[in-house]
Amino acid sequence: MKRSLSLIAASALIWGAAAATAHEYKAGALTIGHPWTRATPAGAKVGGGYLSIENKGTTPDRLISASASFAGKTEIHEMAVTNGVMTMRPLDKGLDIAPGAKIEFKPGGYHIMFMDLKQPIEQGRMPKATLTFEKAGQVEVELKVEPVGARSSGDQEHQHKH
Ligand SMILES: [Cu+2]
Repeated sequence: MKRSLSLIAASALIWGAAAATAHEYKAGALTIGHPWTRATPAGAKVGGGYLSIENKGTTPDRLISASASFAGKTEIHEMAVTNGVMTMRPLDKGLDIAPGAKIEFKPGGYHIMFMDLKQPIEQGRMPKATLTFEKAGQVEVELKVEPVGARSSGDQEHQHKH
């Protein structure tokens, strides 16, 4: 009896971990894959959000804005080279997602910028953010928190090996 109970507990742990690392959301024709962020060091005021957006439909959509209760302000950013220097800039009109396109938000590329953080982003939590699309509407996602400075999320690394 004792043994079967611990087996159940172990499988619950495994299922819980799988759900936390490989999660996705569907909204209309869009699939939002594995949203994640990084833990922030004490005193940090900004954090980045990363995910993939795939449009399986036949018409374009557009990510208009993002928001999160833990940030005073949230913007959609792209990286751009200005005078030989890599900088980031807000996409004021949002980001088009063409039919059939899959856009990856990742460190060094498109990212969601959480600014004026009201509290540090901590591992072990799944902070929530809301994405607003022109057609698919609002989608609330939970972000997996990777360690400070992580370049990718463990789940994505794993997928790339296949
Ligand atoms: Cu930025």
